[in-house]
Amino acid sequence: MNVPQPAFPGQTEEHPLEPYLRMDRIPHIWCSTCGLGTVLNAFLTAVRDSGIPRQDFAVVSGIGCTGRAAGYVALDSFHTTHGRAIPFAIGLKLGNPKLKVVVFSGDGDLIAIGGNHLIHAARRNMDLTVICVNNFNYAMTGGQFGPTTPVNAKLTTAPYGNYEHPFNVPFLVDSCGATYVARWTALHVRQLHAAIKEALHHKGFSFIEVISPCPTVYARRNRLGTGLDLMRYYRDNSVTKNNIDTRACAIGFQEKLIVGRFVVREKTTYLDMMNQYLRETLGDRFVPYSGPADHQETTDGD
Ligand SMILES: Cc1ncc(C[n+]2csc(CCOP(=O)(O)OP(=O)(O)O)c2C)c(N)n1
Ligand code: SF4
Repeated sequence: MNVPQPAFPGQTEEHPLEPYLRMDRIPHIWCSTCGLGTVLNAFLTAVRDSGIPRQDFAVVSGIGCTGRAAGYVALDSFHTTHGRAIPFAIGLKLGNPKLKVVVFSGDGDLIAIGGNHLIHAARRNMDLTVICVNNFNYAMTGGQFGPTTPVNAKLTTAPYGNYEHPFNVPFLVDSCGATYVARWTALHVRQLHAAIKEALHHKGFSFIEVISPCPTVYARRNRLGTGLDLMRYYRDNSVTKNNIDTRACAIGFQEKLIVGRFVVREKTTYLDMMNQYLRETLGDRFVPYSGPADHQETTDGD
């Protein structure tokens, strides 16, 4: 394990999540009042409280501000190419079905360039947990609009406002076959923590959309203030609705935000389907694959 270094000169108190962070990579690159730190905090707290051995986790991110998370967590983690977090995660899961594979990435990474992988992972009910941080833009590259940008929102490539219909992300993954779907914001830390814990124990494709402030690009372009102002907007405009028809939770620019646990259902996972099918078809000739022999905790955080 790396010896934790103070994040700031003179800092003496240890952050409770230091054992889950690569402290030699801190301070992080995220802007002041960006929501990403809060979302990562909720994720790591859920990992800690999940009861799942930490050596069983594998965390995969694509490219973007959100994608940097993979480099900060002291778990086995992979910072893959843009849009390819889900296929990488699928490879890990199929190579070692005992792993708890979590994808932590941005809306651009997962829903734009990675959209095809997303819909097929949901369709197959691949046993993964996907945390999609939606800040309504491609932040790392300076704020282009994308498939989650609400109509009327201004961005670098939409100086007069966006006029494309955005995806309703929970409806997208629900209709493709996801078996756990929730949406929270970076303000809803307790609900988010509980949802991530629940998703980690859900068998099948679990998907959590987290609406999160990007003060530097999205809020500045739209004159919405700081991250704190966006948190106030979430506080004043979020409406919790559980078990709803996901067609009803589309997002309009600065309109009400519907949050909650929308979908939980049981369905055979990809690997169980495969094993059942091949057992029935091949009989004794079928040798199921359950992954490599049990691994020991040897990680030093790198
Ligand atoms: C194949 C490829 N195309 C484009 C890029 C440039 N690029 C890097 S990050 C990014 C968008 C990231 O947006 P998002 O996933 O929403 O993450 P955010 O930065 O908003 O957290 C793009 C287009 C790239 N790195 N690779
Ligand atoms: S550009 Fe936006 S998303 Fe990226 S770190 Fe800054 S505030 Fe966060």
